[in-house]
Amino acid sequence: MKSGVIAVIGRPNVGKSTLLNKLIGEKLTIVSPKPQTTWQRLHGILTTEDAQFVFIDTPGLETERSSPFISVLKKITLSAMNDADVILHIVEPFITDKEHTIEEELKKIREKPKIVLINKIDLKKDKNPLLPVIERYANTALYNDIIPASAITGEGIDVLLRELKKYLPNEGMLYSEDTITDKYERELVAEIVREKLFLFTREEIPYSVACVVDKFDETQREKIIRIYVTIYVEKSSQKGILIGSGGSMLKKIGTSARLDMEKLLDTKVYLELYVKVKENWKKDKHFLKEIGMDK
Ligand SMILES: Nc1nc2c(ncn2[C@@H]2O[C@H](COP(=O)(O)OP(=O)(O)OP(=O)(O)O)[C@@H](O)[C@H]2O)c(=O)[nH]1
Ligand SMILES: [Mg+2]
Repeated sequence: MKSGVIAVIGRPNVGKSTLLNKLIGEKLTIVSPKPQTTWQRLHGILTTEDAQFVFIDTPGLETERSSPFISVLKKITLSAMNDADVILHIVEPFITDKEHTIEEELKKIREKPKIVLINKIDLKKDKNPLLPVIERYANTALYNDIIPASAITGEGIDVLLRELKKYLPNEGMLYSEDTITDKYERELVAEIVREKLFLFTREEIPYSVACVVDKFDETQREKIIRIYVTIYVEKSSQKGILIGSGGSMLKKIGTSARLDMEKLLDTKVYLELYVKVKENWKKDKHFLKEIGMDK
């Protein structure tokens, strides 16, 4: 049995989290069409007959903007790259100069195998040939492999696993064979609420919220799990928008989140959401520690 840790990295929105979910076959990590959805590192573990792959989902590496919060996200991604045996760099199937900053970062990590996965090839439909994109990455001489794939259709995933297996350095398993993630259920449900905020709210709102599970009562697990989540916003003006007129927005978020939680937990869920203002929480080191974002 071979095993190893693979850091899934790349610019925001390239499909890192979608790929991780596809690889594991479960919705473990949240996904949205907005950039910078992922704010944490999460391990997704795939155990096959002769290999165990530990994939780490990471926040997108933002190369244009900077802020103290973006630095926190970057630190999380760099720590995952540091802990990994293999780096899997996800890119989109177009030629861009926005990958240079990440490529500079990758040049510094000489000793680790690197694979670039050209994702979203389902978007190409022969209009724009893929060859120049492959050539562009080959010319960097940075990567051991270049793999075109689609995290949505699953095309190329078999090739990815076959190639990755060659680079797994350990003998034996890192997790028991039925483990699929390193996160607790209560951490996963907090993320589900955050995903709904990304899907249903606009502009700066999804970037201003932190979700904390205050109580996860599974004493009657067979029948129902009761979950109480506080959504922290940065300004009081955001609280009203989030609740919506007559509580309509919060209700929409709650219903959609509850349905996903029931799928994940395989039982009925009672969900209560509260909204609280925590001024400038993104700059509050203590609070970031409390919610597990600054270790
Ligand atoms: N057409 C197509 N869309 C994809 C594919 N993979 C991901 N997407 C879409 O791309 C968007 C971003 O996907 P995510 O998985 O959230 O991207 P991410 O890289 O994790 O983004 P951050 O967490 O923000 O860094 C979503 O709308 C996905 O549905 C793919 O293979 N094909
Ligand atoms: Mg993501």
